[in-house]
Amino acid sequence: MAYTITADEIREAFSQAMSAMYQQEVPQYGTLLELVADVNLAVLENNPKLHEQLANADELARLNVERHGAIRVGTPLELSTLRRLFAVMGMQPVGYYDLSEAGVPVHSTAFRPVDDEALCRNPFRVFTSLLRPELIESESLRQRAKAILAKRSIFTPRCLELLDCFEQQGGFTAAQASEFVQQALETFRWHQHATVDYDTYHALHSEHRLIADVVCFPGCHINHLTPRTLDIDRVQALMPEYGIEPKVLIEGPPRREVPLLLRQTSFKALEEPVLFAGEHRGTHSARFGEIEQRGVALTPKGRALYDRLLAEAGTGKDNLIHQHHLQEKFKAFPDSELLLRRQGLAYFRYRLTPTGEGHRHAFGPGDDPQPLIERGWVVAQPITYEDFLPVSAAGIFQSNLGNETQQRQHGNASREAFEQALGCSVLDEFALYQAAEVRSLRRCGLV
Ligand code: OOG
Ligand code: NI
Repeated sequence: MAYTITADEIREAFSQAMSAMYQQEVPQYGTLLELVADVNLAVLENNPKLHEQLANADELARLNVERHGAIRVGTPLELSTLRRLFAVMGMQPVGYYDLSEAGVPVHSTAFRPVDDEALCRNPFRVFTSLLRPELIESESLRQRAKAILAKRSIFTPRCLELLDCFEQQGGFTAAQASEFVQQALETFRWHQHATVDYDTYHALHSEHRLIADVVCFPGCHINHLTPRTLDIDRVQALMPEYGIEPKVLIEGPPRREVPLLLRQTSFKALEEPVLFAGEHRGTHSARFGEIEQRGVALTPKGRALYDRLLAEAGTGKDNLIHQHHLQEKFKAFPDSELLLRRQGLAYFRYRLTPTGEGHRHAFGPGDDPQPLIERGWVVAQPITYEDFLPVSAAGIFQSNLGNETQQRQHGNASREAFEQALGCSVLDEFALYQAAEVRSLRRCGLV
């Protein structure tokens, strides 16, 4: 038997299947895709230099397929099984995000591909949050939530069989891969039937809307899928024309010459009909839409500056005023590729130009790439940020939880507990970007 199907192929098929399913479940997502595609096309037409840059950095092809999704799970077993499921698709847990600081009783990681080629092919990511039942204040409610969660299995029996089979065989045949994609999709489907009666739902909901969302349904429904835009301000401005009401503030850094990290905005959760046990009809809102614009990955030094300026800027009630205020604050953050590189604020991928190839003998390991860049022998391209931002994520969570800022004690931030539940450590995103930069320098003969 030949296990010839690659993780990249499975991830690609899965992300397409997920997108098709979500388009059926949440029609506004389809509208959003059209809006983002239109804006991206216009940006590329009006900006041939950006078009060329993206094409050279192999970013253009992935732009139209690039999505991230988000899910929330209730138990360590669910989380560790997701780790196995995403591993089949070449997705590893990267980063740890403690959302309890923002009053959301979860902590999270992002499953995503990590190597250059896989990212280039399809960087599908899933922001995955684990409920922290210890943050449920009422002891009896906490026990109730745990008991409900202990009874469910969010994976189909066949999905679990296929996971075992994959791990034993070390791969899938084409038929197994396509069956796996269909089976895995079931975990992320929306279910109209809640697993609990209305009173239980209501009690959990009163503790925190998110707790009800995690505990009361048979699966971990995908709660949004996010396309990547090249101009988030434009999409935000156009959303109302397309019948979509965006959240007030765009999260993340301000608009820049060299886009930094990640900017995000979302639109409100849907009220969806739910059938509770005992046939009681009600509604639940969990699913929403989101868009993002990605920029360069920052080094720890750059990230520290970003975090400081963002904290100093605070938040606002009006997007235009807030963006203007951010612009002012971020004047302290260099805004050219040269300065970002020279000051060690951001990561870059280096490539030899054909002329550079012809002069390989003229430079060697340890040489400064800058003069070679000036001579046209080397080009440096910003490395795209592939991860998430905890402050932004908190803003997105909150806007979709009805803006109720539930500040609460956050107990001990517990990366260790998260990793134990996950069954492995999360990868360090800075180390991954650093390694990508070093690999590119090595290919140029500069390391
Ligand atoms: C995840 C919210 C965070 C992002 O892109 O930062 C997020 C959730 O609501 O489950 O989606
Ligand atoms: Ni998101």
